[in-house]
Amino acid sequence: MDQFLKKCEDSVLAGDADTAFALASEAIGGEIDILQVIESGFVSGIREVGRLWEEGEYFLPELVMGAEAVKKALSVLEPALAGQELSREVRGVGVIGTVQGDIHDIGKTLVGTMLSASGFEVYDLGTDVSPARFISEAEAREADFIGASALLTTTMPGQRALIEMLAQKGCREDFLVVVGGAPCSEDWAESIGAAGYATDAVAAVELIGRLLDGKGGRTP
Ligand code: B12
Repeated sequence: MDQFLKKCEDSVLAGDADTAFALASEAIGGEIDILQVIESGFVSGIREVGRLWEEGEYFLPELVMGAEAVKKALSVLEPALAGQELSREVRGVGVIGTVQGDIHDIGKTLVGTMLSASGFEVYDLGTDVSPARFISEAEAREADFIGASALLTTTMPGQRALIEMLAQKGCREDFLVVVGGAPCSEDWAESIGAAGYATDAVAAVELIGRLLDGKGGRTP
């Protein structure tokens, strides 16, 4: 098992999309927990790629190839995860997207998939989403929550801009805004007045479920 997860991680480190795809296909229908293959195999691999990049050992092509390997693996694993139907009731409606100027979408898509599998109706707006678009889509879908992802310190202010625009439009109370992405934190979420922050896709499901049940979180 550990060896299998290590192979998944290595395929990302090697930027080998074909092997990543083959390993992901092997995991489907096997005994292994799909979420564990995603988190402890492929996601762990891309985080390591990011670390090596930061240390100057990897360059942009390796970063891009690593990301492509993860995306190829997720193209097989995410539909299987979504099909697991961890809940049958509709627990709430939300829109999710990556903020303006930011094209990182692996984590955001994973959160959307886990939420869908867990009984939430989720509309994925993609990447580079402006505050105005988040709001107009949330209004059109009569959403309960808005999930905003940011992976760059330079795009994190887009999460604050979203909350400020909601206030300006007088609809701050209509939607719970939850934020996430590697540079975000509980403190950041609190400082911008977000309803909550979660570190990963499983925590995001727990957070949004809890907030919608009215059992916790900050009041806007
Ligand atoms: C893959 C990657 C890329 C890929 C993205 C491919 C894609 N389609 O997404 C590519 C190669 C395109 C890329 C480009 C760039 N990248 Co980049 N990238 C990464 C890397 C290595 C991994 C990100 C990732 O996918 N992680 C795996 C996922 C599963 O984790 P995650 O995103 O954190 O998501 C989880 C949680 O955060 C949470 N979550 C995420 N979103 C949300 C939302 C909500 C609502 C909630 C509740 C939770 C939640 O749940 C997720 C699932 O567990 C990171 C390093 C890192 N450690 O993050 C750098 C990183 C983010 N990139 C970085 C940089 C600098 C760039 C570039 C500017 C590089 C350049 N010079 O061009 C460009 C930016 C382009 C742009 N305008 O957006 C820096 C950012 C530094 C900073 N301080 O801002 C990082 C941190 C690398 C580093 N160590 O320096 N990148």
